[in-house]
Amino acid sequence: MTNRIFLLAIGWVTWAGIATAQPSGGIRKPQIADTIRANVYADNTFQLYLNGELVAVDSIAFIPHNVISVDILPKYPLTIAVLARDNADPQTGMEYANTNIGDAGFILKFSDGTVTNSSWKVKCFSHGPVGGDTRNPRVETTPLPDDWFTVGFDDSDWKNAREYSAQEIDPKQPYYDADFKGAKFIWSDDVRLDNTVVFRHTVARPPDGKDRPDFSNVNNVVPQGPPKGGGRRPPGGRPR
Ligand SMILES: [Ca+2]
Ligand SMILES: [Ca+2]
Repeated sequence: MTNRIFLLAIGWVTWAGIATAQPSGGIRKPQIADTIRANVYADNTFQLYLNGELVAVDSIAFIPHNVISVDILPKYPLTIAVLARDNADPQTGMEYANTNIGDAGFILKFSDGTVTNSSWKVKCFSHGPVGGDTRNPRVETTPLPDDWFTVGFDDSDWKNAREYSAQEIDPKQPYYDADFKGAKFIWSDDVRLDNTVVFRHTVARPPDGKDRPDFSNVNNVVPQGPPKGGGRRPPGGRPR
């Protein structure tokens, strides 16, 4: 009897080991319903990275001001990194043939409840014209670190972003046509002279509390469900 229980136990442990070693069956294929919607508005342009991967670029670098709206497949913790630029000549910090100091602004909302606000980190990498001097315009620029968009980048000594009202930023109509409820416009402390900034923010868990599967490994396993083409192999042929 003792031996039988022992053998049963060995058998179960072996089966469990094989079962967990199988790469298949552990994950289903993600559906479009698993994605969330990202709405982003930048004065004037942006690049959005999630967990170190570029997922969206503003399709209009200058004007008209537009909203970029894309589906994203989130994995939490979700590290967001944004390169945001005001329209500014890199030599003068001004626009419209160096006749004007333009102002900036950035706002983002994901449908999981992620929003921009002063909890986001910010750092300025190009500032000008220094002192607002348009007669002898000078720009102070710091090179972007190679890894500014990565998950592991250390932003602990960066300042918190400053929130701005919609009145201060004066967004154009596309902002009002999209869902930014609960999100705040952000920038660094100087919305006129800080022309290139990076924002970083990590979302530890979905703000809406909804459990979402982690699909980041989906290309390394055989997903659940029937194989493509019903798994039938034509005689002498390759699987379709
Ligand atoms: Ca500016
Ligand atoms: Ca601008």
